[in-house]
Amino acid sequence: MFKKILIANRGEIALRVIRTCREMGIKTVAVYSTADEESLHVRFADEAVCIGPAPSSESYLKMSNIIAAAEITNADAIHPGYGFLSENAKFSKLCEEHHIKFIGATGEMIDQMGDKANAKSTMIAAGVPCVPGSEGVIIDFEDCIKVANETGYPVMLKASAGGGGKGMRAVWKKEDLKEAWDSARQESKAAFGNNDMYMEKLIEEPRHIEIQIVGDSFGKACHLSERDCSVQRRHQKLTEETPSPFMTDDLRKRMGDAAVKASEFIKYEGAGTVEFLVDKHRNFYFMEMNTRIQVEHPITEEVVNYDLIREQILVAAGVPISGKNYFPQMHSIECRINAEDPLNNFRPAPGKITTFHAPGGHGVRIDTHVYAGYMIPPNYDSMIAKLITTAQSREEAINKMKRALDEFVIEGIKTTIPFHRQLMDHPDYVAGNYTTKFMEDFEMK
Ligand code: MV4
Repeated sequence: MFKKILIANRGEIALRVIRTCREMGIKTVAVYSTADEESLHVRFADEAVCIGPAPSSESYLKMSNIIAAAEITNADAIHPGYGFLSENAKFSKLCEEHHIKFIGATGEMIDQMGDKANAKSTMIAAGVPCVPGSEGVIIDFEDCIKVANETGYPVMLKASAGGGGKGMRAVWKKEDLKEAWDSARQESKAAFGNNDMYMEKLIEEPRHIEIQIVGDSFGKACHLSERDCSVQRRHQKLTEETPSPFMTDDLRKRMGDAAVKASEFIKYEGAGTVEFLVDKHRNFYFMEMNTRIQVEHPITEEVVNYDLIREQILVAAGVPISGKNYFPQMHSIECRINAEDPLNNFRPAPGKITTFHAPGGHGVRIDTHVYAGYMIPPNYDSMIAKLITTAQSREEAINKMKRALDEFVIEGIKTTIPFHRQLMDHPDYVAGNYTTKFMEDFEMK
């Protein structure tokens, strides 16, 4: 087992990893930028190393500084958390070259899944359902017209290097194809330095339902059921829940089996997420695979009673998984509390937190790195806490969430608490009747 893990991240996820390491008797090293000197991850780790100034590009993304920090502290593994270097193939390879275990996917795996057209071809080969469309990358506009006609409008043009909706265009009729092709390629080139495109049939009003998986170094994988992440705004998730209100036992079994098949086909090692689009007839299609721990992992932990960070560490150390799948025994909801003003287009609202009173009590979990007096730096993402409630039923989990949101007091900055409180009373949300289009019609009162 590892003796010392360096956490190449900040905020709540750095704390989250430190907590599990403590429980496992593993020493921890925090790295931090000068903007995070006062952060809790720095205080709670056994050691801390400053790796640069506030901009991420000069600190949390600075590979050479992080490797140097691991070497001077004698860390034998690096946990990358989510974001930053967690899905950076070059960094994963660099760790390997320095004989430091990267607690995440190999560089090859990250490359393979990061190229979306390639990931899709791989999934087709594995026998995982995919949206009908182009076979791999579209070579030119002529090919694009041909594939669109064969697929049938409406279609979705997607950037192979994409993710998060960048370089993606829905096209409803052939007259609009040229403009979409040009602008999507331009956007993708600017964002990723690559303009490879592929095409799919447009799935209208889909749900985003993802399956948590864990694979071990013996080629065996298991799933831990789903998370419904359909409540998103501009490809940012706002709240997630498990089980999905749209799920049936049969669909869960089929999606779970597909996700396990996907992971075992690529010999995936570690914790991962297979994202699916689910249409109104409960057909599901592979969308993307994330090769990292995700923000919303705690709701899965709560309903299947399983520490995903612990499992990541065990699997990385070569311990085999039990092999059985996990099914939800409870209902859990996460609300992402962001330093944003929901009444002003969710505009980021960094600043100093003057009052911080977190809710508590039965079935309430809060993962956060902030406290009264904490200054939220403007350099990083705006999530300041995850509020998670867990109960026997969805109705009880919603009631608990309302109670917890009412108890939560954050002063000095604007937060998304009022948004979540309103959401918990929205008739369509309460009915479980929502798709990825939900936020387009949502209005704050
Ligand atoms: C789609 C789709 C409809 N049809 N693909 C958005 C992010 C990217 N990773 C894939 N996305 C979508 N792909 C087909 N064929 C609709 C979306 C989509 C979406 C997916 C999940 C969560 C939120 C979304 C919001 C808008 C569009």
